[in-house]
Amino acid sequence: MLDPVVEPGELTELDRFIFESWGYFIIPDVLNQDEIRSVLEASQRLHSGHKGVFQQVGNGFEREPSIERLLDHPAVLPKVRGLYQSDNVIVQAAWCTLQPAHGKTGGWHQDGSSAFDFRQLGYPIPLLQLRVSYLLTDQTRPGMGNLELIPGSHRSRVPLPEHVRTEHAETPISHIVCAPAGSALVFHNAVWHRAYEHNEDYDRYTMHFVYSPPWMRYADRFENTEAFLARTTPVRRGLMGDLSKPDAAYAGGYHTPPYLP
Ligand SMILES: O=C(O)CCC(=O)C(=O)O
Repeated sequence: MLDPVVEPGELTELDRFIFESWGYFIIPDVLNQDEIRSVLEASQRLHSGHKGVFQQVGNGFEREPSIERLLDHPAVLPKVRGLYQSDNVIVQAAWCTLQPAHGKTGGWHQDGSSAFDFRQLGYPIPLLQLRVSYLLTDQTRPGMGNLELIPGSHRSRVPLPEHVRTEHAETPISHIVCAPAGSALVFHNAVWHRAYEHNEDYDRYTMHFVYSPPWMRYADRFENTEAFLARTTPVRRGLMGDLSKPDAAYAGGYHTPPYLP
């Protein structure tokens, strides 16, 4: 299978074309071995006491500095700003997911909101939840809890057929992303995807960050805690969407987070 692999850092014209065409790309070697280990250990702490089922824990960046550092990772944040063509983005959610040892393939879905289907917004489904997924365990072969995506499906005018979804069926055009730990997968909310089976004896962890326009509501927290805002960096405070607003809502203008050049 072809792999839509791009270099870290600034979004190039080719990166944009790849993303527009496939709905996702992969950035290898974003995290070094020390970073992988510390984020993996942090993830294990977040999930301590788990019961051997698939689960996700939000908001771990407030408790775990190694996860907090990923909020504005320099290999990835320029891609996020470039894909949105805006500096006014927030972290809508940060989900640390665990797929248990010998976990089964998950259900096909598009990301969005169960409260309001993004499909109702029009065609093509807009980019509202740009997901950056850091692989924390090896996924170089199928059957390692990989993400499986259907390239280009963010532009499909029709949903994935009901029977494919209910039967958890394969499709001939789906792509099981194979990449080592430390890689980042960046994908559009409208790409049909699922967690592929995990046949190994250990739990699989992936750290997902969802970047959104600033008017989206948080999905992994009700609000940012004051203590976190007080101690984190200005850029990360901006990415929390907690900006001093000069007037009601956005009427007084939006304060762009102080991004580094
Ligand atoms: O397996 C995962 O980590 C991600 C699952 C998924 O597809 C999602 O959270 O939208």
